[in-house]
Amino acid sequence: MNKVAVIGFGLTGRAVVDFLMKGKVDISVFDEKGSLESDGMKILQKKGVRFNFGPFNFSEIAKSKLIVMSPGISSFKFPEFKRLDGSGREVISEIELAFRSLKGRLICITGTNGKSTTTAMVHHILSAAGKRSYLLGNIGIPFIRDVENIGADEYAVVEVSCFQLEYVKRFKPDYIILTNISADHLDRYPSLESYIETRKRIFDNITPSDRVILNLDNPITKQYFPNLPTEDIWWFSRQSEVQRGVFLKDNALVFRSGEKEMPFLNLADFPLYGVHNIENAMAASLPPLLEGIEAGIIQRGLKDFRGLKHRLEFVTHFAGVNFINDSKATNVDATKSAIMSLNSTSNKAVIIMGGADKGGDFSSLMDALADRVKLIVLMGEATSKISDQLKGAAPIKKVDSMNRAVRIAFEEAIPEGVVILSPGCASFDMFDSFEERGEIFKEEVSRLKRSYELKT
Ligand code: UMA
Repeated sequence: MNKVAVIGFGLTGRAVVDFLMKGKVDISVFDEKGSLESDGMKILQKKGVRFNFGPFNFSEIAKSKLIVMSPGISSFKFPEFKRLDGSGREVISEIELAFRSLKGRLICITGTNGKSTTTAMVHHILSAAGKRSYLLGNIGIPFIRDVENIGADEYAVVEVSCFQLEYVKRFKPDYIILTNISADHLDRYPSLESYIETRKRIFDNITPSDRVILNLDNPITKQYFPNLPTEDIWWFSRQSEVQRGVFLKDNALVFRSGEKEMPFLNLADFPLYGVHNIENAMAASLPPLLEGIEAGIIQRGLKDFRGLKHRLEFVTHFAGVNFINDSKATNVDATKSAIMSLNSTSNKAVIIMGGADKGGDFSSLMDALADRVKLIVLMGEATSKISDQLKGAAPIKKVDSMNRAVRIAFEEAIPEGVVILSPGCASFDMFDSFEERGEIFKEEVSRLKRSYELKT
């Protein structure tokens, strides 16, 4: 029996094991932190899966012919895995394993920010058009989980993170949307260049028949154009008219291809906040447009798209204050987009920031904050770095819990304003995930609302 090692036993590792169990393979799982706790794991063990917990045992891992990596395991922290690749042994990521079994069309969305929303929009539009589409990947559902259900004329719409690209080999999407690139994950990558190089790996295997969709307004993505092995490149831009792609004209999204020019969405009908969501909509409409889906269906799909949890999610309104949960903003650029979506010059917003630093440069937020925010509430590990870098942008208060953060922000925001959680940092110093951080923010807001209503 072929021996396979599954590295990491979170969402990805579990889905990989389920997939492999369908074949005749001998599976060993390796995870630094796990323990044999759940009934599900004990059942797998009874079925022959071997669990190895604690520091990675590379001589044991080396006994496998195939090694499947979870995205959380960094190739920079553990260069041993790259060294195991070769001489009849393969080290690949879960998305590579899934790709090798895919029969359907593959639409991948990658980039620093906006990729979850864009992925969900593409899926939503395809579904509105009556196509069978699967929403998968970094958005929270491992690609491997559903790959075998996807028929030849169906679509896998997959959000791809840079972590998932560290161990790709033959991975080759039919469509690639690169939303944008800015500094992120500098706690994992030794430099911005190595982060960009990793993202670029999504283009490794493309051929002239593959379609690439790029952001003309983003200086880093713009520079990819001359180097790609396909001429089937489409652009989207808020700032200038493009020859092939989607742009903004007279407050409408316009598709242009050669002589053909077609407005397909009036922005007055678009329900989401923020200019970055306009970019997401432009990018997301291109694969459906190029697949020949009618403009009217794309328009309807974008009109009734309701956005994702934790991304500029409207929570509630009371005492004259709007509460917005943007916990998914785990890097500086995402927080900048959130700040830019606030009304400028009214300075009625209070922003809650901070968490685990990912090497971001917070000083790039100075001007945006100074125009829009009246108080910055900071919590988490990066507090002193952020307060040093944002000195003078707006008054700063430091707190040690989400409860305090929400209360102080509210006191400052009444009688009319906005409280927004947009951390610009990872969540792992105080929470398990950005989702948990967002949920706790929302719980604190509801608690505050109840006590406010009891008093009034
Ligand atoms: N582990 C180790 N050693 C390590 C790191 C992790 O043993 O050095 C073990 C952990 O003990 C744990 C398991 O690996 O048991 C976790 O694996 P994982 O970190 O790969 O996480 P998964 O649960 O498999 O979730 C992953 C993605 N997580 C990461 O990339 C960190 C999820 O993206 C994704 O939704 C999921 O696969 C399904 O595809 C999350 C994320 O934070 C949301 N992504 C980053 C982002 O969006 O910025 C890239």
